[in-house]
Amino acid sequence: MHSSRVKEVLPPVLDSTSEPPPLFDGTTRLYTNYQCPFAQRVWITRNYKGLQDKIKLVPIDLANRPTWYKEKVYPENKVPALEHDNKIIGESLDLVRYLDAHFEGPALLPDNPDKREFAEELLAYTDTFSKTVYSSFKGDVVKEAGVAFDYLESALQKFEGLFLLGDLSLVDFAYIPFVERFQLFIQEVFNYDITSGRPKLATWIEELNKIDAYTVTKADPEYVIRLFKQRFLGQ
Ligand SMILES: N[C@@H](CCC(=O)N[C@@H](CS)C(=O)NCC(=O)O)C(=O)O
Repeated sequence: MHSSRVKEVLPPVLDSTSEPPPLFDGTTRLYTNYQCPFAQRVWITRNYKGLQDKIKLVPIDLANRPTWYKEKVYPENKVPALEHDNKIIGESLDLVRYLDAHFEGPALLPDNPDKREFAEELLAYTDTFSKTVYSSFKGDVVKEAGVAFDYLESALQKFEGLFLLGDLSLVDFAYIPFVERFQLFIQEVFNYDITSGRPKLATWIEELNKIDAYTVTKADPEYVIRLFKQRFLGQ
């Protein structure tokens, strides 16, 4: 059911004029934003595990945030955050693991200790990965961002299979929202295809694009390009 389910009607975005949901009433809620790559990690995980009916999406307008969000939900005032069992938990990588450990649906980490160890290494590299790519926009993109994409290309060679740990796992969900945005922006602005000379990366992206749990979460490409141009090129 999880990946072939009929497309979900997404709830409307809440802004500063919106009332809060009835907090801590036993409903599990994922406070999110449809354009945020961190929140997207958790959204994909929720979909893939088939938790659409168990975890309600509560999208927040980050540019016009409701004051109750910081005051009553998540003092960090960021997304994603999960309301579960009368508590609020934040941080996207902690949340993907939390969903995997506390909810039903397909397991998203393998038992194999070598793969587990590699999962930790890959998850620890996510911030460096995105920072390396972001900072390359001001320098030599092909060379500098290339280091980060080469890391993924060689990671994809480590185990048999098409994904970062061989089989699909939460590690793929941790990276794809960022790779999705970088691929679009780098192609558009620098006319560089990040998959050229990286066949494993090309196949990995293709395979993820066959998974509904992911494709329904993809950001609008025009929005991504516009946002990145504004943020990184001052255009
Ligand atoms: N380390 C956090 C980062 C989350 C994050 O920065 N989210 C952004 C949206 S993409 C946010 O809420 N920004 C609002 C703010 O920083 O005030 C995570 O992995 O969950």
